[in-house]
Amino acid sequence: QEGFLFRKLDIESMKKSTNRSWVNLYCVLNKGELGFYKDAKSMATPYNNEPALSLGHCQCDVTNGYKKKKNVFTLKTKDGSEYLFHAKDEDDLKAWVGTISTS
Ligand code: I3P
Repeated sequence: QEGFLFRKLDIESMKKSTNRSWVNLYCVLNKGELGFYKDAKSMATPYNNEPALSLGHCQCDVTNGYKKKKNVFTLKTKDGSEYLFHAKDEDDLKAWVGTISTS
């Protein structure tokens, strides 16, 4: 599964993140890992050189407290970071959450 999602880093290593803007990233889920890229043509270099997230060590949650936008899910990493992801519609949200949950 791959496609664009808006992403906001909410909590970084258990502290409130200072860089809180939403960024539109090309997200690629492959072999249990979620990688982030600027677009589909730039898949040789991850966005910000970020390592892919190993989803086996992440918790995905759709029933989060975020109310400003619809179709947002969160991902908590094992090192205590938390990302918000904004999908374009409900189908897109369900597709991402479904594949992430089974990864
Ligand atoms: C952030 C940006 C985000 C906003 C965040 C701001 O500012 O406006 O859209 O999150 O609010 O800090 P900047 O672009 O200057 O980084 P929301 O869209 O969720 O409101 P926050 O600090 O309350 O998370």
